[in-house]
Amino acid sequence: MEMTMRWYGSKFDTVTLKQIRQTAYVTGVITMLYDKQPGELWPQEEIHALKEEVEAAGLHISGIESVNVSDAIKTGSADRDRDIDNYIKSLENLGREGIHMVCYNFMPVFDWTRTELARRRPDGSTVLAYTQEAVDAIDPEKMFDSIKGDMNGSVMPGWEPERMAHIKELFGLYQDIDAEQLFRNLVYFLKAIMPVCDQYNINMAIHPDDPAWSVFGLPRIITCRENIERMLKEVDNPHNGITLCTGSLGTNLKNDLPGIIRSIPGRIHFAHVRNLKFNSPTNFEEAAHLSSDGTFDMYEIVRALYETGFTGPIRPDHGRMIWDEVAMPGYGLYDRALGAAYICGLWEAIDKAHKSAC
Ligand SMILES: [Mn+2]
Repeated sequence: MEMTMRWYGSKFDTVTLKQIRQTAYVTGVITMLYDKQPGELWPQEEIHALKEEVEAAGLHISGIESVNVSDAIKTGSADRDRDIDNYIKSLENLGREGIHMVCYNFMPVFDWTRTELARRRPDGSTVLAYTQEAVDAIDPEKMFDSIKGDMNGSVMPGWEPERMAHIKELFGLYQDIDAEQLFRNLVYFLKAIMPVCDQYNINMAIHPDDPAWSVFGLPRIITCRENIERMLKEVDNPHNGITLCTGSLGTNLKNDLPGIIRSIPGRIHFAHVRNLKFNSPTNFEEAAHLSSDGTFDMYEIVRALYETGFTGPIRPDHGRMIWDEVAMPGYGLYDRALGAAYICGLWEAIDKAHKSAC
């Protein structure tokens, strides 16, 4: 594995490349062209400039999160082939710049849903949180308004104001799309992009739906082991893989995270590792990465990745907001750096235990 940190680019991120470099545990960044709309072509010059900036700081680009998939592709509308052509060209341009891992998601309308961006924990840190009761009580068109005050001036991925301004229209697009149709549209997209992935050795890593169930009546398909296995089988190419996001798949306590990891060796191309603390099955908050602060056994998660030969980038996922940092919720420096150190510690211990055993 390679320890990485997500970085939104010098125009958008409060965290600098210098800070990431000095985290020491981290050698690569996961980044993107943050101002590109879904469906828009990523020009090679812009990718190249981003790469030079990252490399000048002593780091490298370990992968992209995300090249976003347009609503036309997700809904299978008349424009999807045009957008898929652009997606293929963007992948070609990334491949030419030596970038071989691309994370994306196939969630309708909202990339992820949390009902609070700054829930206060007993130690005064703040975290993202979710309660089903709050989702059930809110008009989905008001969802963005209800949380935008807590974004600390940032534009959160998947919650771009330009898209949210058309929220009603977006819901309309998905009116007749059920889970099966959404799945077919994903398969259509994957089949179309696999040749360029083969040519440039690009690993596609779909991000699980977050939370791992339907919200606001919208279909969700990457939610559990069975659905993931179906998706991998339907397009049975090693470049078609997943992002193992513990904080997303783990929202459903029925999902056995180490079991999912062990069931799909070689098809996990990227890992997001974080912990959640459940107050009830429908009320959870993001916790410190430490196992004892939340519900997941982080040792077993990291051990499953290790023992299945995981070699891709791994990143601490959302962190708590601590030490009075002001940053995009979930994406401050301090707690993510603690998370990176903790995961590297687990990895080193597991590695040494394995080596001394044989
Ligand atoms: Mn994630």
